[in-house]
Amino acid sequence: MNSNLKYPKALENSNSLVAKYLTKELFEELKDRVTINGFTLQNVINSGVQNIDSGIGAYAGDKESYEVFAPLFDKIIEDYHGFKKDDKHKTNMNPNDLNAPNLDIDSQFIISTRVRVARNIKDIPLGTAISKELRDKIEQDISQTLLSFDGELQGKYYPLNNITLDDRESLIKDHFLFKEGDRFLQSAGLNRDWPNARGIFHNSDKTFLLWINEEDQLRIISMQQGGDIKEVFTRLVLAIKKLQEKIKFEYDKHLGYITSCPTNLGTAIRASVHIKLPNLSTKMDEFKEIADKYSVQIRGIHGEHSDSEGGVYDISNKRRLGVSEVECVQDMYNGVQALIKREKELRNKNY
Ligand code: ADP
Ligand code: CIR
Repeated sequence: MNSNLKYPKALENSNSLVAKYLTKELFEELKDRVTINGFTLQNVINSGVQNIDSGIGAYAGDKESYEVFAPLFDKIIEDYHGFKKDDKHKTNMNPNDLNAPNLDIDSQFIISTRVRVARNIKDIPLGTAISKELRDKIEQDISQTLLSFDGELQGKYYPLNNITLDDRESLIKDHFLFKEGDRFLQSAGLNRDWPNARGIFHNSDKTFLLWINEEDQLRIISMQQGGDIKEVFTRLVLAIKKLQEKIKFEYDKHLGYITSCPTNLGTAIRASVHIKLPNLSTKMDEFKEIADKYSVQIRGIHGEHSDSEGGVYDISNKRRLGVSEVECVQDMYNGVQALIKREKELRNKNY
């Protein structure tokens, strides 16, 4: 086995959750463990070791990783989601339980709204550990299933290796497609055989989209211009239900939907707005304080690990596990409401 494996020195210079919780003692305890699909501790932490600026730094290879490496994952999960070992996960996908009247009818602040969930297929290794054959099969099966979608969800599948470079770039720039060559995903094994078996399905308005075989096997996305969060969530729920009629997703009573990154466990939902906050963004300490208070995360406008442009930010729910889908979207809504209120106060002061 790996008994000669040494504690990675790189972690001593990192502030990731892996660096925080993988003590030398825990490393010794876990270093020879391996899952049924051959996923090792080295595989779990490689992204955090190679990218010392990681926030988390760990990925799972399969559902079993969360059991085999539980002494590490449980701590990361508790830190990120505030979810303890004996807590119960819950679900509620009823859009009528959302209390979310449009916060910005005259479009002064919110540019666009997006809600996505991650899903992986039951009893198949996650993208980090999957074989080329199984990855290809997922692409075939899912794109076939999507052919039967009608009405607002009707669309076309575009395999990545069949889209011109120019089209790929403009889809990425316009926030519809995943970016390429992410180094965090690269060292987690998620970019193997790129771009084969990766692709995007979307309807003609690009309000319903589905990514195949990126960080998770499926990313189901609903998005549109403006701030009608309930409309976006309603469309997403419709799409999830349609897919669930045909596909079984990997799910655990305790951890909810199983995803390759522990931050996405549970509902696997990220509800976000792109929002202009030019005044608040000159006061980053206060901005972050409000975000923490309301459990929302601040990202740049080209996704995770990107920067803001022109005072526009991506604000999304942080917690996804131990809270229902409706509560996650409500977290984002409440946070955005507080940010808009403060932005208005600062704007009035500056006039
Ligand atoms: P994910 O949301 O799937 O975890 P990213 O943070 O990388 O991953 O975001 C994926 C893409 O979605 C990026 O191009 C990002 O700009 C875009 N995006 C996220 N939220 C919104 C939004 N509210 N409006 C428009 N685009 C968005
Ligand atoms: C990190 O640790 O910073 C990256 N591995 C990303 C972590 C969370 N984001 C994600 O899963 N998209």
